Amino acid sequence: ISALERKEEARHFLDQFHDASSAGRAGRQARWAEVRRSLSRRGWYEHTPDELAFGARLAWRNTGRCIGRLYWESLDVVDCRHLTEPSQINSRLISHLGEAQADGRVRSTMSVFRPVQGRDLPCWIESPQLVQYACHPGLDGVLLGDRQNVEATRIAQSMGWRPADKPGPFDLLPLFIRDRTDRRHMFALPEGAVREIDICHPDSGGFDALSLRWYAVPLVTNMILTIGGIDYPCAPFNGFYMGTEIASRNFGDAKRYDLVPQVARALGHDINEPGPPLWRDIALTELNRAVLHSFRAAGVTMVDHHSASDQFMTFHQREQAAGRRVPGDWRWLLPPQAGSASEIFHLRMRNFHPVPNFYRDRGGD
Ligand code: HEM
Ligand code: NRG
Repeated sequence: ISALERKEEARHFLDQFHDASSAGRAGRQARWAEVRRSLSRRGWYEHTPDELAFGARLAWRNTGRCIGRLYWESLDVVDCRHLTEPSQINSRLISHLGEAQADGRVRSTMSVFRPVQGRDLPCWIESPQLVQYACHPGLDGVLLGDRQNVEATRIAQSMGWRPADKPGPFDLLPLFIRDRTDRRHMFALPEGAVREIDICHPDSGGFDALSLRWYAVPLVTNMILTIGGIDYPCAPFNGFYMGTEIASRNFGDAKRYDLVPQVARALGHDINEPGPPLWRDIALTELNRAVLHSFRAAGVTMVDHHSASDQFMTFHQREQAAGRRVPGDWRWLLPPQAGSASEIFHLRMRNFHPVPNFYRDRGGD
């Protein structure tokens, strides 16, 4: 963005910050004078810890694709701007994950590292999430794992990574961090750092024989946070899972684990039977039952898609009552399960991009 746009975003953000706080007019004017001076001298300015926390919460509130926004005010923001080296970022991420998954009651948290300062680009995380499963051929040559990560697995292998044991479908990939010269650093997750949950079905032993598992907490690492004209390319965050993300998409998608036919067979359906293939719907529903059941049994926070839709509707009403329009991306907000049974299906919405917000720099939308 241009210097002028940056200045306007800064001004707009400081207005929002001061409107939301009890500080008087004098503080607002002094702060704006300071920020304006820093912008014209250096092209950037430094957020106070309170501005940073407020900006991160607004970015979440403004995310058109997130169904979990009801809790935007409760985001914990950890100021990590003093940590600048890949190894420091990696250690902090391991602690972040540990804190987020600690007792199973998952807290939404963001760790914010150095922003872009003029021409000085900070480190950034190349991996889309801290925890990801590899995809590689097993001993019999058949591909095992999350097909989304074929490329990342190849890169890891070319840098010397090997699974601890023989290749399996749930091998944890290492993390990739790029330094200021864009050099790639690789960090394996320490033994025991990741909490994982065995996915079992409440009443089908055949399902359990599939030996599925998933990690407890999604920690998103590749989105750029933008606040008041300042970009934070390294601002990893976590919330908790909605069941469908794992059950319908990660397990169900043909380009991921592609488990729908296997699950249907494990549940005793004849998938070659003539007639409409509704075994697909049944298998997807049963996958969702198993994932929700297993997280609940493990005491790890997870929301089902019906409750999440209701919570989103509450958020929507509250925002409108506060006089704000709610940006919404229908294709992302609508859960992949139960379509028109969710109120979101029937909701009129517009997808616009207020700032603060998150965006992705490379590849795609
Ligand atoms: C997207 C749920 C917390 C920011 C999503 C998606 C879901 C979701 C289901 C769509 C993901 C997909 O289809 O792959 C939730 C739930 C949360 C939560 C249940 C529980 C608290 C958060 C937090 C933040 C956040 C704490 C940031 C502070 C986002 C963003 C996206 C997103 C930026 C879009 C991701 C993309 O474009 O790939 N969320 N979320 N969410 N969420 Fe949330
Ligand atoms: N669908 C992805 C995770 C994307 C973000 N989802 C959240 N975010 N729930 C997956 O791993 O399945 N969050 O911050 O809680």
